[in-house]
Amino acid sequence: MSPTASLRESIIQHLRYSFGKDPEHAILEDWRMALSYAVRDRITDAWIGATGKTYDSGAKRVYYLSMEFLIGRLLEDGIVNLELVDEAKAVLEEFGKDYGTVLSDEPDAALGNGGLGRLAACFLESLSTIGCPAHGYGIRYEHGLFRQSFVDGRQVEQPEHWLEQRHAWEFERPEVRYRIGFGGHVDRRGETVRWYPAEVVEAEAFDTPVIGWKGRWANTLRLWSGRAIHPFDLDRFNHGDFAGAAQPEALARTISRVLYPDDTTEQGKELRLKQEYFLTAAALRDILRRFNNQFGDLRKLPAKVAIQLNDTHPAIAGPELIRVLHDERGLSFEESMEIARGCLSYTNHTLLPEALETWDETLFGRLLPRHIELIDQIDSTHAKQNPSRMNSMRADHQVKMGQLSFVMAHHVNGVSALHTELMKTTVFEELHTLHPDRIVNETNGVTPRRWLLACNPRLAGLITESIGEGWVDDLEQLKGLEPFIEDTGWLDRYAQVKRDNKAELSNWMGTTHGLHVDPEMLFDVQIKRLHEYKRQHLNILETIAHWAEIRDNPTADWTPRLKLFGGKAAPGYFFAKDIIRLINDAAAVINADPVTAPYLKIAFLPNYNVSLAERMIPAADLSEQISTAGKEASGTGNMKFALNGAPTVGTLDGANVEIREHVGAENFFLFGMTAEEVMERRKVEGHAWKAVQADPRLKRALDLIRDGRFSPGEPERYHGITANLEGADYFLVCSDFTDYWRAQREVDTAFKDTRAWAKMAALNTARSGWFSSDRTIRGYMADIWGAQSLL
Ligand code: F58
Repeated sequence: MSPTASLRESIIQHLRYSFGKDPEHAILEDWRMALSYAVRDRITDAWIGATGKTYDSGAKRVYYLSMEFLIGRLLEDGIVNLELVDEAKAVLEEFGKDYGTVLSDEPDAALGNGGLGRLAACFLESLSTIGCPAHGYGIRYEHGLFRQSFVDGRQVEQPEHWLEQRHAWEFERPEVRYRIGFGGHVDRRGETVRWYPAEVVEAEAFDTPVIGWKGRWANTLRLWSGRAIHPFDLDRFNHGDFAGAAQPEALARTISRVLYPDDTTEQGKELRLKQEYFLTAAALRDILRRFNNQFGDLRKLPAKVAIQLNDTHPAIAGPELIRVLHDERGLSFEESMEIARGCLSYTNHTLLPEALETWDETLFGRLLPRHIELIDQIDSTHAKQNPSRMNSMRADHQVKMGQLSFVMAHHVNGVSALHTELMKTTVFEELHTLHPDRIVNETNGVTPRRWLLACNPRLAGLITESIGEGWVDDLEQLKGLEPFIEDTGWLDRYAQVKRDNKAELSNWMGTTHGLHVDPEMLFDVQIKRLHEYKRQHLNILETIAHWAEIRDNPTADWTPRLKLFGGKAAPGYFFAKDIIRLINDAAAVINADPVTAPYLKIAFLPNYNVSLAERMIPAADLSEQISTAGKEASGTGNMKFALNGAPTVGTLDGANVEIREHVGAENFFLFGMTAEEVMERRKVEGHAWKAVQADPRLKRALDLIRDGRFSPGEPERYHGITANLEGADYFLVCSDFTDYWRAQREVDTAFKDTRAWAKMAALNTARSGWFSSDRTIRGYMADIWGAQSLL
């Protein structure tokens, strides 16, 4: 049977026997589910094969513990990795269904906030592509990241219900359940220590297979869901307390109810700590059960198990593993600590002080009374081994999860070269002096299957036609495009791909949001979480200054630009929400100005998520990566843009530094202070005010905002922003403005030379091969995990 015929048969079978429909009566969701099941069957075969091979080989396994997996939609990923795109299109077409419409029916699983969660999802896909035996462990949040809409320009949050629609990818594992305790007391009998929790919930496993390129391998994403041990209290029911009877279930479920929507600030909430322990304890129990079945001897644990902590959120893994080995399995404390450290490694994703996780010791001790004792014992053991050290994990009545993670990990990694160096000289300076070999760098990457092959089929097609398909799992092969770039015929085709992608996005914005834009404009895109350090306000200030300048001289030869924004602000981050509102208010005024209309438009697309990123990135001309140097650990959006042929306007921050090195300084619009200059500039008294006085354009933009040009009738609306910028301006928006303006005018000039621009864009694609998450994962395997591919 041909692949198309076989796929058709599977789809029809599933329509009939899984959903009880025939093609005539199937609704869109039935088609989406039947296609998903047909694809899932093929994935499952690879999955069971890979599981068997892993078991038989006795190989070391990798466990990626993360509070977030921002996986997005999975159907297209499965189809693309199994190379079934043409077949799926053909079958759907036969039945009069549109492929894109069917794919878009899938809910977007937003089990993450931003970069950290998306990185975890890219890593899972690369682990499968490489054939490294691995599990991701996370939480099956009932509600992922909130949905964002705008009302009068303001962000409004609504709950997200991805599980309300039918979801094709998970397998419930009712046989895999663990009891997870909280609170209670610690009992000592001689040498024996036992923790008796007061509250117990059950963690139940739900498995999603993660398929790699060409379906050669599949690993498991195992997400834990909270449930009550005794879901229903019959006694209370019989006494007429109907609501109370269901309470145990409701309480237990709370633990996996919702993803915390803060992308940078740690709030120290009790439920968050419970979630962290819930994930970690369930994962460790599962890992040890699997290890016991296969190997038994706990001393071999580090040889067979590598556990990666995605930031400090699962840092309780150190004390929990010691607790199990020491209290429950009877190994000595010292040996337990050594074994635990032999298994654990930790990735740091931020240097922002407000994001470094700490817990109040009273709360911590109440919820995890045995763990706080063990943390003190870890701390004093570490102190004895390193008498000169000062950096305790217990100070100011806090438990410092960064220090704990560092001490309990055999390797600690940063996520870009600059970030890793800054880790050594800032947050972990003392610990780094004690353990100079522990910190390593693993620059982030992105999976080229989703972020080029699937999201940009036109460009992927041109690349494959030019250099073959080897690039898909060996991205450095993109270098082979360089000779083609010299050929103007080829370059014109490259430019045509971008034009077609822009036209497609324009049409979509028109039909979905009523936004009509000319695809000939320069599409200038900033999409990421809203944060002062990411400086969306620098972008809108420059836009406003530009608008004023066009109005001064409307007949000059301006380069038409569309400023596109997307991103969510944490619900409690009021400054960030004000920035969103300012952008929307400025858009309303500027878009309505007939004088500047041909040259400048602004659009803030609501509810930015993985699927929207997949639409926007292939259509971008320019990538905005403008964070204050030293603040963005890496960035991964920056890599996706470069790969898809959008040159960067950016600072020397995070992985921008490495992107510029790879694509060439002449293909990158650099501006702004370096991380060192930033630290010096902060010491200059009145730095912001001085910058404003020195640049009349900046002054005019601030005046327009302050005088209510974009908030008619309410001039004070943005006084919080203007006062901050002219005052403390911690993120140095004003001090970087003038150079940003200069870089943007260079962009304007460069964009006019269509061929030269296309060349720059194509060189960005050709030289981005290093930013594949396959390369990153190979780095972790070699430098940190000691894991092998089984392919
Ligand atoms: C991000 N961190 C970094 N944290 O900001 C970004 O530079 C980096 O590229 C990315 O990690 C991957 O390494 C990030 O996304 C969070 O969202 C956390 C969520 C939970 C609370 C603390 C922040």
